[in-house]
Amino acid sequence: MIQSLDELNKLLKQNKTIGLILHRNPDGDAVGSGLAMQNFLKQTGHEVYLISPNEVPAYLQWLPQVQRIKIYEQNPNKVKHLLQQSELIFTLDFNDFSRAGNELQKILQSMPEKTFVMIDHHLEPSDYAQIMFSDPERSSTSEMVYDIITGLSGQKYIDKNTATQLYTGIMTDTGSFKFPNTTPHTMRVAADLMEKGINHNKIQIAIYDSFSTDKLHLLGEALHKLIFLPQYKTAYIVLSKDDLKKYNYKKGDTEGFVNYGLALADSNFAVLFLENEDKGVRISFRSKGNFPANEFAKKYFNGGGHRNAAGGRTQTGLQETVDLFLNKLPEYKEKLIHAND
Ligand SMILES: [Mn+2]
Repeated sequence: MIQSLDELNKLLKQNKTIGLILHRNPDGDAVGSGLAMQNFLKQTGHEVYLISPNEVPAYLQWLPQVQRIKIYEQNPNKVKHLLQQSELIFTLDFNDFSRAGNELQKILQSMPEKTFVMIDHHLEPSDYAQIMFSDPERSSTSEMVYDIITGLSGQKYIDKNTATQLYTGIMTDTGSFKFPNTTPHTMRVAADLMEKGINHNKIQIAIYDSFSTDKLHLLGEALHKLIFLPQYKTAYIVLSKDDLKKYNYKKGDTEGFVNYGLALADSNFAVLFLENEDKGVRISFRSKGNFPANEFAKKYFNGGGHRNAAGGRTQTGLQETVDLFLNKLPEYKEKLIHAND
């Protein structure tokens, strides 16, 4: 980290044109860390473009300066041009070009002459970045961005907006400071951010207490459909595209649903299956204790992530996907039952 910080410091000595990219379907940590990094780099004299592959979900639209984000899907040629102009490209909250989506992946792969900076906390980083801040032990990319900004003597540039953005990223990736990834350092960073005058209760309300009636009704349906398999200590929810349509589903509406499966006293593993408009299926995995949700996601569902929070996808249809999942549970039975011992 120190070495990378020195190298980054050197690179930022002269003013540069910089592109910052978030992963597809950006979450609070991606958007928060991206906006904060943009703020910091802009204040220190750089020209900075913040790019999201697709739109920012509704539950994050209240974030200060969110309108600065350029959406690739809305204007692919312009974004491609901005990337071509950029001398430095930061990838935030992801560590493999594929997470930026098919088209952006190709664009990024076509620019080997650029200097890439990775800031990320997922496992198994790809090796595209000349400067790597990669640490799966960290709660969030936002926590890492805080340390990078302060490590570059940028504490004075962390204003109330930047603090709000970073706090949002840390809060969402730690489930409001309750997931196992929360460390004493996470709390110290959060405390520093609170001292910048943020309204932490308002952030909590904006993220978690701002459901639409459609979303609450969809949650009701999801909870009603939850199936618990006590022999595997596993709970899962399947939502078809008809279910989603019935409640006027908008992107982000199912955010957090998967966690309810872990609220069951005896469950160690919770899974949410969401059928896409095309026949693909998106899957979220959450686990307690040492059950490796990321390993399970990677082995059978083209995904990955963290030990206790991972994602995956299939292109084989909803029923086939759920069947595959049910067929693979026996293989993990021992780990599932003893995950939280
Ligand atoms: Mn993250």
